[in-house]
Amino acid sequence: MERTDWFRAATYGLFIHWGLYAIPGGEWRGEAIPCGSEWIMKNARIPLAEYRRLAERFCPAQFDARALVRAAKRWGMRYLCVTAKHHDGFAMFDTAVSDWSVMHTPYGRDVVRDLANACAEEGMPFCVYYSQMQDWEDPNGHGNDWDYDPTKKDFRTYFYGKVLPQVRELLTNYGRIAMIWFDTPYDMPQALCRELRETVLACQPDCLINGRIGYGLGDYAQAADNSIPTLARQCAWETPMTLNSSWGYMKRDTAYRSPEEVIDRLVQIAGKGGNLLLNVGPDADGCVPAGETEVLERVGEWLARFGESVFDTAAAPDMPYLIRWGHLTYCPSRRCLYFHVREYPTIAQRVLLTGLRTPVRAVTLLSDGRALKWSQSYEPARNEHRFYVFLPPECAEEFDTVIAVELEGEALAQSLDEL
Ligand code: JFZ
Repeated sequence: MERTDWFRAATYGLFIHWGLYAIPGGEWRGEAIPCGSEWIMKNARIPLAEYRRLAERFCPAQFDARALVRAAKRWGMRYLCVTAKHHDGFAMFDTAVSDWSVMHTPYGRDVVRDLANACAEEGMPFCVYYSQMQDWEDPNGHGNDWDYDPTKKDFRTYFYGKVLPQVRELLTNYGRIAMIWFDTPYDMPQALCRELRETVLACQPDCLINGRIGYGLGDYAQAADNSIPTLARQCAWETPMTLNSSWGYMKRDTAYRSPEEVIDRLVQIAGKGGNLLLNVGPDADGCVPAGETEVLERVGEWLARFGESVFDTAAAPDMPYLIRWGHLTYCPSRRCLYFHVREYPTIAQRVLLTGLRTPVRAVTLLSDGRALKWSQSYEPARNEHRFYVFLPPECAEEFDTVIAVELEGEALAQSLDEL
């Protein structure tokens, strides 16, 4: 048993960026502020006294933690991570350390508690995001150089006075925290990052820590936002991804990724052995924008049919040649390679995989289990393994036609060096 076992098996999670920044939704004094809406305070250099007044307006009457967790399950997600404190320093939970929290708003409810309880009831691993270095409200936190003089800051005062106590609160008052997601460690001293890790583990030894704690101290690797590594990785890793251009709710940005694109990314990430943490940004009323839920519902419907090819998979072997028609995922325990055919071969009516060494046992269409014709050959003079699957035109699916290729043994690919 590894600490990361549940995480690796989970593959797909819901990220929730929610805080006061949902109120302006990316606009300040009638002006569109570029980049993520959760950065509005810094990007528009809003004086703290002015930003603070957003707390007087935080009253998300539509927020329903239970409904959101149930939706996440329907969408096929297997863990959930909410911004307990983002860079603006505002706690979405009840904290004794500071008045800068959701408890001091007209809403006055502990959002983290409601989500933690809903997750416990629904059997969903619950995780919290915590901005450990940046805090634009705290006089000693990193990042606010328009209200505070950076040369007068003492990071340790903030770290010991706010970060460690709040992390302890999160890890003691909300039941099991499956993972804590730190972010933007910048040049935080390594000794403090270690102390942060020790503090987390002293409270909950099973709590995972993401890669952005810094200095390789996390339990799993963090890919750059919205990115997919070139090659498969054997370690546990995760890509955080947005549906539009912003993490927090942004009024003007309704250019969401299509269900097809999300499925494509999820499949590629799963095939490289990673997890996708896909973000939503609820609005000031507490509603996930309809444009986001529509995409997630479609992805959930797809996963209900084809989830076998995504969940409980591990990194597929890196093939010697780029696959032109789509992507591979791989389940080692079932010894099954899944072909995700994105460009359906309407004229050729077959797809080719070059470089697979393992003998094939059977090939079926995942949608209805029907057996498909296939052929496997080896050409000694060219040292070339070829494997074809024949695809009748009527088998094409809307986003991705999934074919289960059952192997006689572990999936092994030829390396480029032997070719
Ligand atoms: C950070 C935050 O600043 C942002 O608001 C959001 O919470 C996001 C999930 O994380 O932004 C980053 C951090 C790292 C990279 C990009 C954006 N990166 O490594 O590419």
